[in-house]
Amino acid sequence: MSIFTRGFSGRGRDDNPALPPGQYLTEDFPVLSAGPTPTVDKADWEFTITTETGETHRWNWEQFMALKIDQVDTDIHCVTRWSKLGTSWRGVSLDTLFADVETSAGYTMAHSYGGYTTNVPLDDLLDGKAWIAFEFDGEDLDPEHGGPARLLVPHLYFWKSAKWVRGLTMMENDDPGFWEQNGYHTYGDPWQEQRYW
Ligand SMILES: Nc1nc2c(c(=O)[nH]1)N[C@H]1C(S)=C(S)[C@@H](COP(=O)(O)O)O[C@H]1N2
Ligand SMILES: [Mo]
Repeated sequence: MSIFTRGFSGRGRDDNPALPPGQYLTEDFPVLSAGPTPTVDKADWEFTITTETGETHRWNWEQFMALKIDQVDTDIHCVTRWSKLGTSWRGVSLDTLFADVETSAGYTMAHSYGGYTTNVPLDDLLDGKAWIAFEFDGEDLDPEHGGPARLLVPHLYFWKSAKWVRGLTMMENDDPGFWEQNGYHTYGDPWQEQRYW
């Protein structure tokens, strides 16, 4: 006599192919900030890209809004294990921002108003993989979620998506940012579970 237990192959509630290993689904939008929310007025906002030679490319809000704007529908994955599927954003692609930037450095440090930093390889920002996002779900991005604008790099854990981003600095070496110096993985691929080192 044999007993077949179908339960072993049953798909659990969070056994969703869109969920990276060890993640669960959330419907709300948790706020995770290492410090207070900085107040950044659009009138004072600027975004810069500084190359390894010290050349700086600059956009104020008006110049930034005149660039090509993308609609981005994507899943996001936080290292604290929540994932949110099908989020909807509007933002400017890093391809657009890097169009006139000459660099031979392979890495970037994202800097935020308030002092947060995170390191991202340049290849992970280009070819339609990253944006400076200023709208979420059809509304201006809430200050607590990084408004007026945040980096959005959805294929990496969400700590790489620097809120209140103010610029990128090109680096020859993959120097660690804030969380990366404090135990988080230098790259952070959710599909490889690159959470901590
Ligand atoms: N400037 C800044 N950006 C940040 C953080 C932060 O503390 N400061 N936290 C990171 C982490 S750990 C996560 S999970 C996401 C959280 O974004 P949310 O608060 O919009 O959910 O922002 C990332 N970007
Ligand atoms: Mo996070």
